[in-house]
Amino acid sequence: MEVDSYDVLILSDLHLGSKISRANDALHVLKELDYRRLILLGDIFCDLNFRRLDKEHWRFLSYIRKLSNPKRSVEVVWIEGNHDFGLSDVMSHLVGIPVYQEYLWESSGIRNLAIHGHQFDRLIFRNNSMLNRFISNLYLNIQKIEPKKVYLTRILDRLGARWQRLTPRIAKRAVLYGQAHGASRVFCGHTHEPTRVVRDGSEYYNSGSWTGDRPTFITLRDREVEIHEYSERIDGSDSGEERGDAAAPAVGFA
Ligand SMILES: [Mn+2]
Repeated sequence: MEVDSYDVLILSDLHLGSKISRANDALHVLKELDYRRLILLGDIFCDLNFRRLDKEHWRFLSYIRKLSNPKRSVEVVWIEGNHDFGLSDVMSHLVGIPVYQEYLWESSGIRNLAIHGHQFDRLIFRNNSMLNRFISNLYLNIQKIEPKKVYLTRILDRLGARWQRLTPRIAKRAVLYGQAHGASRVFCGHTHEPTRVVRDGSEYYNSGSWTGDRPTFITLRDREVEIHEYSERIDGSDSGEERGDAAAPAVGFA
């Protein structure tokens, strides 16, 4: 079967350790697509309490370890987020992968910067406290409760709206920060809002999350950047049967 081949695959905000983490689906993407560099753009873990990881979560991690084997010719770039703050110390021992705060690279004459993005979220950046972590974990956990009660729906709406409201501000700060580093394209996670913003001749992309109904990821090929929405094959089979569209990878997108 023909599979699209990409230069870079970016995903973020998987929140391993949280019950709503879609680790299996993310693993599906990693296995089905062909890419030379994988950027894990922060908040891959919900926190650093590894006892919360279940079988699925460990399966995802062991695949990352497999990918980063020098024989596989995939470069794995791990970037720390605010939830997995402190990851660098742990991860280099556990999985044998270096962890970065930010990552710069050049592709087709364009300088790119990948950074989780909490650095541009003033509330979290100023005060990376237990309370902050508690609130964002509460937000994640509240999503798995059927919001039957009106007040619960309101809390959810308000928290979701916070991210939407923050998007233009975070995009602006990210673009400025990229420009200061000579990068005209900046990739962030953190807000869980898949986004593309063009501003002052620069581009801001957000890779979304893997905790909700619409998991998303980003691919780069030559000069082309795409935000994909994950969906399993409609027929539910992985038989590799070719569909009409020869370019369609096994992992669908909108
Ligand atoms: Mn974050």
